[in-house]
Amino acid sequence: MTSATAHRDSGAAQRFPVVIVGAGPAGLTIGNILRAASVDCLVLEIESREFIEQRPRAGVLEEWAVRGLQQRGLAENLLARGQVHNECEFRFAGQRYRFEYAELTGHHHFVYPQPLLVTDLVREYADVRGGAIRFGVRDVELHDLESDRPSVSYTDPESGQRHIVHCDFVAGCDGARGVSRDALPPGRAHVSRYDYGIGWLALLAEAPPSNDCVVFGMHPRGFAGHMARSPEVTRYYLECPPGDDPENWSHDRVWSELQERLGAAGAPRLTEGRLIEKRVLDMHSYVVEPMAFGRLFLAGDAAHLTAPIAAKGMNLALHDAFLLGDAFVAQLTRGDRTGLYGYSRACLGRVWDYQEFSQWLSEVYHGTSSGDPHRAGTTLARLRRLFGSRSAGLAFAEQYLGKNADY
Ligand code: RFL
Repeated sequence: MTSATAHRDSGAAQRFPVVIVGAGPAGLTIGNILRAASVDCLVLEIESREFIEQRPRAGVLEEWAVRGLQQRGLAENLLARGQVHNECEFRFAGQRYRFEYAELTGHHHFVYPQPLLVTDLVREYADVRGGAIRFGVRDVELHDLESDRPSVSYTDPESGQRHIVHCDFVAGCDGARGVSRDALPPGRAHVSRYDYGIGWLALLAEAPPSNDCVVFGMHPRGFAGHMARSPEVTRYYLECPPGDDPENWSHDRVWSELQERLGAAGAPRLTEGRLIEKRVLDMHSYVVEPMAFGRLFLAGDAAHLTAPIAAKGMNLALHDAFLLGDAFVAQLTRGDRTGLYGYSRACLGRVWDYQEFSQWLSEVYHGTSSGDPHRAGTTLARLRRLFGSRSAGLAFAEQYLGKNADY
């Protein structure tokens, strides 16, 4: 964080009640909530609109998150085009086990690719609700966050001019690699980290889904996952060493590993297709506590990263965004500070719960391939318990759906 005075050199100074750094699901949702209440805000995004509308990532949305979007008028396309998922399938020891979580709980998941959600959110924010947004900005810096006159500066990509925006609040929604988190002075926030020591090769295949639900394959050669994204595209994951080079994974090697690790009695062969994304993710997580400092409030991956093991990251980003958007509106329209005071605490209950569930699930996914017969044995015991005990199944389903408690 630097002082604003040094940057007030070129470009007209502007003022918005809220500056939102980052146009991902978190930032765009907050922007939409603010605009619905006629609160002005500015979104600053380093990438182009075309880029963020195509960036492939998440797909699994929890029901409460979809209802939250719906209540805010942001789920029309999602509800019309998203798929409803009621079950998932575990494959281990050569067998298939269906897990019918909707039947157990009455709740389900939605599958709607993140780029489609971002496209909907940016269209609603910029084109319908008239929100201000600058794409392609560079060198975003946050200033004077502990004062009552914070500001954000950035370089305009076309003119090369430096601009300064004065505001009341900054929402740091710039994801895992943004600048907002670094604006927290050391000693004022604690970042705790967890490294799973595992890599996943994340793949998108131009191939229709090969099963009617998500499949988790626990195999001595490593975990494999299958997740529908659309009728034409399927996401797959393959456990691999952390830091592995995607180039080590040829088309043939990918498909033969997927066929083997997801193979089970009675399961049809996977439909193969061109691989349109192939990247290695090192599984790690972090949590920033508290998620606020002075006039800066972090939301989404900027505040907490959840390895995609349990498909929770975008859901958490939306949870933060609902709370922060509503809290900004309460403060700026009614002078009610309660939401902002309690924001970090209100988010972190769910964040830690999801972190714990991801660790638990990671052991289920990776124990069989750990090379440790003791871990492999306890993994199988966990899996059998899921199918042998209704209460164990219910507990799992509630966490898988993000429904297990009042956070
Ligand atoms: P995002 O989506 O990263 O958006 C941040 C935005 O900020 C911009 N930015 C900046 N802007 C201005 N100045 C800067 N200095 C900036 N630096 C960065 C970026 O360009 C970007 O547009 O964060 P947000 O909004 O917090 O949303 C988080 C989610 O995107 C993330 O948690 C999920 O994608 C995680 N995730 C999944 N989550 C789910 O809930 N369900 C899933 O099924 C799921 N699958 C996944 C996933 C993440 C994956 N990867 C790539 C890690 C699958 C994968 C493969």
